[in-house]
Amino acid sequence: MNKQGITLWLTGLSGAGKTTIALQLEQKLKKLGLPVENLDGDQVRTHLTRGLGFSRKDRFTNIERVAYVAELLTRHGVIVLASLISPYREMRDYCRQLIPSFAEIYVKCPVEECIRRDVKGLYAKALKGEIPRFTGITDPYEEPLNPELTLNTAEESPEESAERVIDFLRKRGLL
Ligand code: GGZ
Repeated sequence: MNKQGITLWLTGLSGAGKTTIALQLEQKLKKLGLPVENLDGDQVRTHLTRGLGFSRKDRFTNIERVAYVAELLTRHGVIVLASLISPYREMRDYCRQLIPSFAEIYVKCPVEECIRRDVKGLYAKALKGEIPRFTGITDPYEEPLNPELTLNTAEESPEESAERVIDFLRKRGLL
């Protein structure tokens, strides 16, 4: 039984591996019998934050709403996996000060590698100018300066990355 909740805030470019790692983590934590909730940018944008776009203002609103839910869940002992690009330091710092137990996890992948992967074909479209304000192409991504953990997904598998997060939770005394 975990003693307290935590929000693991996975930040990084589209296609860096946030969703895949969060799904692996979710499975591992559930196997350990721990309460876990997955808040994925792509998913929350079809429910909680439907209708929001990708301007700086809308991205802030998106993050604010997810942070609100993450705070509630964290306070009730849940391990929250929040996977959102969250490209601005200011928004991530906002989450850090709001959520009582918080870790910023940088899912790091060079944009060239994200372009090469391009699972959803979004980078190809963005490079052709068909998606305005696409993070990493025509919109900024501010790298974390002091993340609790950095996962280099061009060099390690999602399984290895997920295990590193599990290690981190162990060291924090949460598992
Ligand atoms: C970035 C975009 C954009 C633009 C659509 N810029 O990898 P995905 O496809 O499945 O997930 C991305 C998702 C980004 O939503 P977030 O809520 O994580 O973003 S933020 O934290 O900045 O609010 C991507 C897709 O939406 N997508 N247009 N212009 N990603």
